[in-house]
Amino acid sequence: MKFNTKTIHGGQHDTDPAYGSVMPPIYQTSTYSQTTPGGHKGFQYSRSGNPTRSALERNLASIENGAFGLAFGSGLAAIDAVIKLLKAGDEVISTNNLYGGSYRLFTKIYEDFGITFHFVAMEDAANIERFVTKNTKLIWVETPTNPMMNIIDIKACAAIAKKHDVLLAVDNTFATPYLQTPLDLGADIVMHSATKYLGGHSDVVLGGLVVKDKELADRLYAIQNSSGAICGPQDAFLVLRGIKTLHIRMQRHCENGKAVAQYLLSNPKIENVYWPGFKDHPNHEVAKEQMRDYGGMISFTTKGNNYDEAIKIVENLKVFTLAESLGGVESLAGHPASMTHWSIPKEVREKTGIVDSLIRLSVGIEDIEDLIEDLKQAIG
Ligand code: P1T
Repeated sequence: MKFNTKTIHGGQHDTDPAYGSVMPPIYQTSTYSQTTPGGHKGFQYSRSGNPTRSALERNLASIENGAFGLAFGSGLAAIDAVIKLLKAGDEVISTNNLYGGSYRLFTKIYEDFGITFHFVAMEDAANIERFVTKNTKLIWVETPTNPMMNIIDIKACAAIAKKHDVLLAVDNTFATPYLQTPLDLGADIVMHSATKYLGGHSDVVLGGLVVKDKELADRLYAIQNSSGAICGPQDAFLVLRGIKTLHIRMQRHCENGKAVAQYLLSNPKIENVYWPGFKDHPNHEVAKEQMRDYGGMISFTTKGNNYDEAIKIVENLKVFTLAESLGGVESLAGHPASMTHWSIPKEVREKTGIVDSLIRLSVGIEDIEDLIEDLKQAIG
């Protein structure tokens, strides 16, 4: 089955044996009757498993070319489950630019549990090797990174991970499997904030993991069931519905993203535009190799790097909504330094480019003329 067909049909055979409903029913139940202890029809308690959630989990596995999917109550809950594979004394090598909430989870929660995190500029994957020790258990990659749009070579990371026998996890939230499938490039775990492009309509918070390996899936399932950070059936349904149009939405996000990136580049008030589709993006060649297009996420800075000016721009936008999050059909704008990445200390975030004038755009699927007109009037 090819990708567009999988978004609609992947893992969706016979989801309603009772009536044949085309969409899986929302099984809004906590528990399932048993004829005798253990005599059930595959589900016994909805933390352990729920048919609507299972339908989504099979679909996630299908679109990411994996074998097993797991759905959680949020993207961070999914990341949390991955870190729970580790124990005190273990070390993680992570991209140095990543979602502020992931950074906060690593440094504010898991460092207290005795896990060490190294934040490394992985644009040159060879930098990873310098941080590998006998305690390294996981390489954590975001690509494109949030919000600097750095591109990390997944194949190169996978080669290092295999050489040292450590797990490679890729946060595929920005790219989605429409643009890149990390498991095909050698990753062990793919993670999603399905709150974003997979859900696609800014109406649900949900996270996902996909793996190929049965043993790893069993360990993650044990964590999902033991820690209990599952998503509810209604939310699973919404994401499943969203994924059915992922391919056509992503196509338009990419088209609009390209047009907005080119417009920003032409505006004399703009200093830098971060978008992997530009030929002079530092890892454009890697992006070209591992991605099928360049997506609708763009960050930019204004000349003079003035905090107040950046705030004024985001406040002046009318079609773009000033909001956290990304990946919905509507265009959003954010100011990472004061919003999504505020939890990263200023001196740490500035080293990776998250300066005061940085603005992040999630380019939606509206008419491109309206989006560019809006940016023109807000930036001047
Ligand atoms: O918000 P949640 O579903 O828990 O997902 C966390 C997360 C994980 N990974 C990446 C790359 C993300 O962008 C996010 C969430 N990001 C935002 C809310 C944001 O505005 O960047």
